[in-house]
Amino acid sequence: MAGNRTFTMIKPDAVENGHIGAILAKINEAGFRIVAMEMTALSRKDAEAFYAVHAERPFFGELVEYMTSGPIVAAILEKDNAVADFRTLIGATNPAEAAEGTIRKLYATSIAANAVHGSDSDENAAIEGNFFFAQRSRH
Ligand code: RTP
Ligand code: MG
Repeated sequence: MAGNRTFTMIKPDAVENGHIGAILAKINEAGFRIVAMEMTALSRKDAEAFYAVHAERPFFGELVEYMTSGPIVAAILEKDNAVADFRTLIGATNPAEAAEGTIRKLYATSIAANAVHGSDSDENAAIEGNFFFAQRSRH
């Protein structure tokens, strides 16, 4: 199948608020193929490792608390131009600034609890996908 890959998580607020199905539908309608997917939960160690790049940021503690507050859905998505197109689909980090129709505009509750994650580069997409699906996503 043609295309390249990005990695996403449906974050605890969106899972808690019952938006898994609607978000997956938006992802499919936008032309992404789901390559791997798992509903799971992050341990504190997982969240600190996943967001290590933000360790010095003032919101790091809040981010780790939030990302460990409930189940998440992790997935690898495939499409041409996957990383950039998925960032467009999810919208700005702060849902108040996200464009109409984006996943964060529709489903996020705050800048911290912003419904979904999307990788910010091809390199990070591969690192993040392997973090969750090291064995199973390799066909
Ligand atoms: P993500 O990595 O989750 O796709 O989000 P992003 O690129 O749009 O934003 P990033 O700068 O990478 O920040 C990662 C996550 O940290 C939380 N955050 N909280 N309280 C705050 O000011 C603040 N700023 C960022 C958000 O959950 C953001 O998605
Ligand atoms: Mg980011």
